[in-house]
Amino acid sequence: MKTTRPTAGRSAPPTLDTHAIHDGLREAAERIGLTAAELEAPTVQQTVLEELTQAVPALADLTRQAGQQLDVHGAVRFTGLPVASDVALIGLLAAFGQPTSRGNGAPAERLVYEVAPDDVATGPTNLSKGRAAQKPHTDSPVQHRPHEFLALACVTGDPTGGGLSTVARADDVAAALDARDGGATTALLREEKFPFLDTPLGLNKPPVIAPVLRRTSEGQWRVRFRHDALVAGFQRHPDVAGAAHREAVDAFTTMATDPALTATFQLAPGDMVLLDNTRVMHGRTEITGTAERRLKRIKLFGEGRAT
Ligand SMILES: O=C(O)CCC(=O)C(=O)O
Ligand SMILES: [Fe+2]
Repeated sequence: MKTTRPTAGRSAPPTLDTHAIHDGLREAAERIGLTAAELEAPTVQQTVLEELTQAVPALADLTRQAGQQLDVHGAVRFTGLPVASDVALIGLLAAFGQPTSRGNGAPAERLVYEVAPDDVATGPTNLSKGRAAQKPHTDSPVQHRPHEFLALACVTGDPTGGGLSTVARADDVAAALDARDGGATTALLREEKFPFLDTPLGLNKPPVIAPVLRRTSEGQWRVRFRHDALVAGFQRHPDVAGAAHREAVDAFTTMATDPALTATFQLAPGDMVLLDNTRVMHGRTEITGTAERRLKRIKLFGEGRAT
């Protein structure tokens, strides 16, 4: 008998509604009034969080709840945030880790990086400046230690219903692979044999060679994955991985893009999704609207990480 998978896909990240504190947060952030450059220092970020929490006491409960959801699901979504304010976003995110410009955007690194189609950009440019769909991936796969967290805040949506956000959990993808072949594919993906190369900007740099999957002592799966970074790595460094490893990546890609394992949702202005970049992959469907879809992308180092 043929088994069929559920067609509904996974549920989207749990949502925390912040409309009630929108104005309070925005006004408190305006009073603080720091620039992006001034917001880079972790001590400043913590002070901003404290000042925002003093002005808006409900923030303490919000960050506690969000932290719990992030632990359980690897993802949480806020609605109704004053996303125009970088101070508000960085202050809120400082509760979960250390927002950093390091590795956020190329060639120029930014604390708050704008993800928006740039149709007039010429030459090799960052993929997040295009309109194409992005397969589920983790960010910063070509860094020796990828950022632990990632936030995407929506300033302007795609009014035609394109640019939908997708997420897929490493636990779900690994479990589905294991159910199919008893662990053969995930065993290959845990080997330190995968050459990641930044495309299109870093093709001539040495690859970062790392496993796609790791398993924690608690049995949780951790992922580093970007399909185009691996395709480029296999092409330029054909001796690092064997045919079996390439096939394992193909199998992983197929599973990670399976609608049954993917949650799809639309970010609206004022929404921000916060992801554990080591457990949950994200992507988006093609941007189809002519109006500008604009997200702010913020990358965070995990708490306690030596910098
Ligand atoms: O546009 C999106 O929704 C996601 C963009 C993205 O994944 C990225 O810039 O890393
Ligand atoms: Fe990304």
